[in-house]
Amino acid sequence: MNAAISSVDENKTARSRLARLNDWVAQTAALTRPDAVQWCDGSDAEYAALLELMQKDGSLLPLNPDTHPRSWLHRSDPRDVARVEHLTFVCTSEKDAAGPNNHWMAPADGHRKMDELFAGCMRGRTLYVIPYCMGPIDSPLARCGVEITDSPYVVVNMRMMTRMGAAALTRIETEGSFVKGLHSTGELDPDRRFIMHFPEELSIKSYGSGYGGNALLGKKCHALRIASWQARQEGWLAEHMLIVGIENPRGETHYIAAAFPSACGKTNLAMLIPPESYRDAGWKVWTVGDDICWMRPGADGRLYAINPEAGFFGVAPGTSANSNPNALACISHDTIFTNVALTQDNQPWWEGLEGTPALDWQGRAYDPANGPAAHPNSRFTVSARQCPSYSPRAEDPQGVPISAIVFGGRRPSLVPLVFEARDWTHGVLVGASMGSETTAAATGAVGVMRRDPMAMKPFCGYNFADYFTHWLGFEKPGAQLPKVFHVNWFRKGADGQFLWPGFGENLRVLEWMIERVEGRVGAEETAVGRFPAKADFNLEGLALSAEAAEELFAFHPGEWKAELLEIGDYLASYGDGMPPRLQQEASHILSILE
Ligand code: GTP
Ligand code: SPV
Ligand code: MN
Repeated sequence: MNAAISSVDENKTARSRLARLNDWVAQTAALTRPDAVQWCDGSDAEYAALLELMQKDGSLLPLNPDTHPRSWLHRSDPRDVARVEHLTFVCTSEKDAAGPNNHWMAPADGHRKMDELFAGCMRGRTLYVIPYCMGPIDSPLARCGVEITDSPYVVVNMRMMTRMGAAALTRIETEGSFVKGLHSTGELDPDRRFIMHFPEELSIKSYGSGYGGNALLGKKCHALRIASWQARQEGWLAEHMLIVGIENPRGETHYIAAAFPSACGKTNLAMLIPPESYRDAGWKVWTVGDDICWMRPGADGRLYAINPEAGFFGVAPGTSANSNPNALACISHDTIFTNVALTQDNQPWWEGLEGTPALDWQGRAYDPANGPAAHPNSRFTVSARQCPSYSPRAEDPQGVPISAIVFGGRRPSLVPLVFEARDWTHGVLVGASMGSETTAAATGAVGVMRRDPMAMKPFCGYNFADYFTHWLGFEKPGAQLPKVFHVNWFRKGADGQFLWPGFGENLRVLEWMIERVEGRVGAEETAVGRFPAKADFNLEGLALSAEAAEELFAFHPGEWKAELLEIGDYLASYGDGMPPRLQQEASHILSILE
């Protein structure tokens, strides 16, 4: 075959691949009955037109242009302010494939239920077609999707959070495969709201919410629930992890991936600014990602990671010049704020910032009797390119090599500041037995301790038993796996205050990890893992009381025994599919404690 003919063939194939997308758009329009269909190209002109449209209809309010140029406030429906885990389903042909960790519905029932809601729902609205790429557009680790939505707010958020538009469409034409996501804000009625996933079909249907993880389908729905399913089939990992590069004074950079549950510190750790003494010594921190990590073994056996996202959808409250100056710099312009409060001069405001609010997140005159001025799950959406610490390697199509994996949660008692797992199996157990107090990122009670394995309880698109087996399977000949650690920034003293200052000071903990990775320091062996020796951990210049310093590193075998018993019961609740190695590991630790 000569070159001309083969390229004609390729064009034909590309067209027929796009035909699949065209057909799906046409079928969806026939079901939802929009007034217009708009294909999004991701251009500046398109973005400007959408902003103007939303300013006109009141769904975006311009902020003070002197202090926050080209920035906007969106107020969501007050009944629609967080992810809804009780309304999120994984629809697989076998119930067991979704596992006890997911709500399940048979695919046919799921489709029927959703299609009833979608019927005619876009009358009077525009149907937007959003082609997007999760990951650098030229990365072999990246994956594409198309979201159909009737929400212009979703379009402008997806433009910042993903590589959206013409380039993604071109990649879809070449590859032919993409994740299908259908979304409508519907009536925003909590009784007519579902987020459904069909991993076997690589598709998502979301109805009745306009909020973050419920509506920006590239994020939790695609990049975690569907991607975790694909990752298991294809031999990689899709995780709820930040990725950060730590450059030491010798100029060597180690990349660390860390899984903390929602609103437990990923954005803050990813953008950490070193304490002054560390800055002076030459330490630097590079942000690769703040929420999601896709990683797979490279030719050298190490795990290589990309951030599938292109922006940050970060928690606003608590973000301040003290806690996270990098985030504050990111959001000083070209940012969309959701559910924050406003000052008298129309600046965005939340608890943790200086100054006083005039209007609360619902637009009412601020009255402390109504609760916090900003919603506790209020957020900012901003392009990662605006981050002063954005890593030059963040766009590397091959990803960055991971030296350490860190697990952590909100544990007011028992769990020390840091410990290291003995080996990969123990590390998987440490991740699988993670616990944390719930936060405002999802609806429901806040501050309730629950098991949240690998920070994936709300996001793993399949049975946790199979997920743990998949994790264990990465240990094979030739593998150069990262060391695994557990941290706890949220340990509290008898007075209910955090014992550890956190934020920038967390670099001290990362330094110890890197020393361990490089084999420069030893550690103290305990039944539950390796603890730092006092002499190897830098507490210099910290105003820590002697008791706090003692407690943060203390090992309490009796309490750990109770914890291990609980973990054993939790793992057993996943039944027969659970890898015996994990339970053996837990029993082994328990036997040392006894
Ligand atoms: P999602 O975007 O929901 O996945 O959350 P996240 O894990 O990125 O959480 P984020 O970094 O936004 O932190 C959420 C909350 O934890 C904020 O209120 C922070 O102030 C608080 N926080 C973060 N790091 C620390 C820390 O080191 N110590 C303490 N005490 N609080 C922290
Ligand atoms: C989380 O809840 O973990 C988030 C925010 O990162 S959302 O996009 O709403 O899921
Ligand atoms: Mn998250």
